[in-house]
Order: sequence, then structure tokens, then C-alpha cells
Amino acid sequence: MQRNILITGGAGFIGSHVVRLFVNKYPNYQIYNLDELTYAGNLANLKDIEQKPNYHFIKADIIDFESILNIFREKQICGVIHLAAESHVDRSIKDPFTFAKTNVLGTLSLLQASKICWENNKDTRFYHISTDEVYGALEMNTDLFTEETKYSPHSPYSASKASSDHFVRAFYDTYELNTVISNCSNNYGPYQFPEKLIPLFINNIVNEKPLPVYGKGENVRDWLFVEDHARAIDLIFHKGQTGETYNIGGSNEWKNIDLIKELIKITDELLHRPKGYSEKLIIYVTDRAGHDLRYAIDSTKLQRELGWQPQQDFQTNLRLTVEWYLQNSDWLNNVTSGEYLNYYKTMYNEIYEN
Ligand code: NAD
Ligand code: TDX
Repeated sequence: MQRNILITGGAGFIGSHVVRLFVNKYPNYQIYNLDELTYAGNLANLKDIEQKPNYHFIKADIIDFESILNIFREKQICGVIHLAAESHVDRSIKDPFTFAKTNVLGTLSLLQASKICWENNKDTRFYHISTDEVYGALEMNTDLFTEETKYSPHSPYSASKASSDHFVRAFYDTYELNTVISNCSNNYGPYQFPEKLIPLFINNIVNEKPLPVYGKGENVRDWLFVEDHARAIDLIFHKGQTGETYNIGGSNEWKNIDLIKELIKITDELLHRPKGYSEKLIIYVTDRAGHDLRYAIDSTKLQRELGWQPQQDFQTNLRLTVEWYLQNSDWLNNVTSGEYLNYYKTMYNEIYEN
């Protein structure tokens, strides 16, 4: 059956993996990648599939409701996988308005267009991609986030994502829109913008730049390989129950400082540097404001109901990720020039001034 699917944010990190999976796996679907190409959007992430006949790119801003409505009508969109967002916590602390606009108003604009266009069509689905950060922070060695955990966002980023989740549920409750939501833990893998911990630190190790650890490096994150997230998204889009929420996580908790030492070990080895050579680059900097102590996801529901399991182990995928960044220095150099450099010089003035 032909389906016209809109994937928002498909030029970003996770979105590009989802677009690639859908374009390759479902040749009978028309995949429309809608992306505004902000600093985080990069069409180079999709070079290998851009010529495929079922792939189409649309440059548009999700906040622009009239344009979104026209696109829905013109392309006869019947499914949405919504990933477009401002996604970096540190940026949200500096500029919360952009996060409210994109993440809240942008999501509302897509929901409203779906509601208007899908009134007489039952074969539709609005899938909203969210984050574990909406649940707040966990204490060390205690519970995990389940789908029943109360929302308690702390950063402007997580508050904006929580708000967008509430709008999605409101459209299900009020208009019976066919919605589904997933909340995922920290992703890592190829094509991640190097402002996030893993690609930033790989890049800095390569260039022998400081590795700024926030606070004492004691915070814990649950890391999931991006392709495992993309496969979960495929399953949930096709088989998830309407109105439901699914947590996605790696069951793979790492204290930041332990993960950083592991990254140093792998990267130094691949660069043929002496063991522990780059540990001298670690510097402890002022903690992130409102820094959540620990995230950890219970994904039992997704495993039990839809049969999802992460593939391969963390060590294999982390090594594969480091190798990818080392082999794709052009990609890394392109995204770490211009606006990015200015941003980092302002963020870490004292660190990067030399
Ligand atoms: P990203 O920042 O790499 O990509 C976001 C994409 O959205 C970019 O291509 C950007 O150009 C696009 N975009 C931004 N504003 C837009 C607008 N107004 N209109 C159209 N396009 C716009 O993000 P990511 O890390 O790939 O995250 C994707 C989604 O997954 C987000 O919704 C994020 O909240 C969620 N998520 C991310 C993680 C993670 O670890 N990265 C974990 C859980 C959930
Ligand atoms: O320079 C750094 N130093 C540092 O110690 C950076 C960039 C991060 N950190 C710490 C902060 C976090 O405890 O590393 C951890 C991971 O940081 P990020 O990569 O910024 O991710 P996080 O804040 O945990 O949020 C991520 O996971 C959930 C994504 O950015 C979100 O989009 C996603 O929703």
C-alpha cells in the first residue's frame, strides 16, 4: 500500500537515521523529509539516499502553520513522524524562547494540520518523538522511568518537550487524533552534531582540545545506539497502540566521567596514541544549571508488547561510532566551522581562547 509519510527534522541526527531506514525498507512509501535546516540540520547526512525515487526533501519551518497545511494537502500526507526540535539543553538555558516556539508551537502547528486534513481518513497516524528528560531526574541506584512516572521537567528544553507531549495527548483526548508518543534516553552514533557529549569529546580528543566535564562528572545517562532508536520508531509507528506512550532506553547507564574515560581509551587506541594519553585534556568546569542527576529508562512495555530489543553491545557500537567520526573528518570539519565556532567561543570563552 502506498503511504505518504512526513518525517520532520529528517536532516538532523536521529531524523536522518529514521529517514534512511524508511526510504530503504519501504519503497512503496513516499517519504517527505521536512526540515528548516537550522544549525543542526544537514543534508549531507542523507547523501546516500537522496537520489532514491521515494525520497523527497521539503525545506519548511514547522511553526509556519499555513505552509504546513498546504504541504499536508498537496502531498496528501497520512502519517507523521515528528522529530523536528531544538534539542540541546545548554542552548535552551541561553535561549528558552526558541525552544518554546519550535518545540511547542511547531508541534501544535503539525497537530492542527493533521486534525484538519485527517477528519475523514481513518488510516492515519501522528507519531511524536519525545525524550526521557520530561520525567525529571532520578536519584542514584533507585527506580527507572516508566510510562507512569510523573512529568517533572527541569530545563527549558525538557519543559518545552513536556508541553508538546501534553498537546499531543490533548489532541488524542479531544479530537480522537490517532497519536502515539515515545520517550527515549540519550542517543549516540554517526551524524550527531558535535555539541552533544560524545561527538564533542571525540572531536576535542582528536584536536587535543580541553574536555569540559560539568560538575564532578557524576551524572548518569542511559545510552542507546541511534539505529536501535530508529528500529523502535519503525515498530511503534506501525504497531504501537493508539493513544499510548512507549519508553525506549538502552538499559545502559554510565556515569559521565566513566564514559569519557572509555571514549578516551577507544579514541587514543584508534589514533595510535599511548594508553591514557588524552586524560590530561579533562577539565572540570562549572556545572550545568539545573543539571539532572540521572536518567534511566524502563523499556519493558516496548519489549513485551512490540518485541523490541537493542541489537549488539555498547562497546561495539561506541567503537563503531568513534571510527565513523575519525573516518568522516570532512563532515566534522564542515559542521564545526562558522556559527558553531562562534557559539563555542562564547560558551567556553576561557577554555577555547587559546
Ligand atoms: P537534532 O538537533 O540533531 O535535529 C533536529 C532537526 O530539526 C534539525 O535537522 C533541524 O534543522 C530541524 N528543525 C529544528 N527546528 C525546526 C523547525 N522550526 N522547522 C523544521 N525543522 C526544524 O535533534 P536530534 O538529536 O536528532 O533529536 C530529534 C528528536 O528526538 C527531537 O525531538 C529530540 O527532542 C528527540 N530526542 C533526542 C534524543 C537525543 O539523544 N538526541 C533523545 C531522545 C529524544
Ligand atoms: O561539554 C559537556 N560536558 C558535560 O559534562 C556536555 C555537552 C555535556 N556534559 C554532560 C551533561 C550531561 O550530563 O554530559 C551529559 C550528556 O549531555 P548532552 O550530550 O548535552 O545530553 P543531555 O543533556 O543528557 O540530553 C540529551 O539526551 C536527551 C539530548 O541532548 C536531548 O536532546 C535528549 O532529549
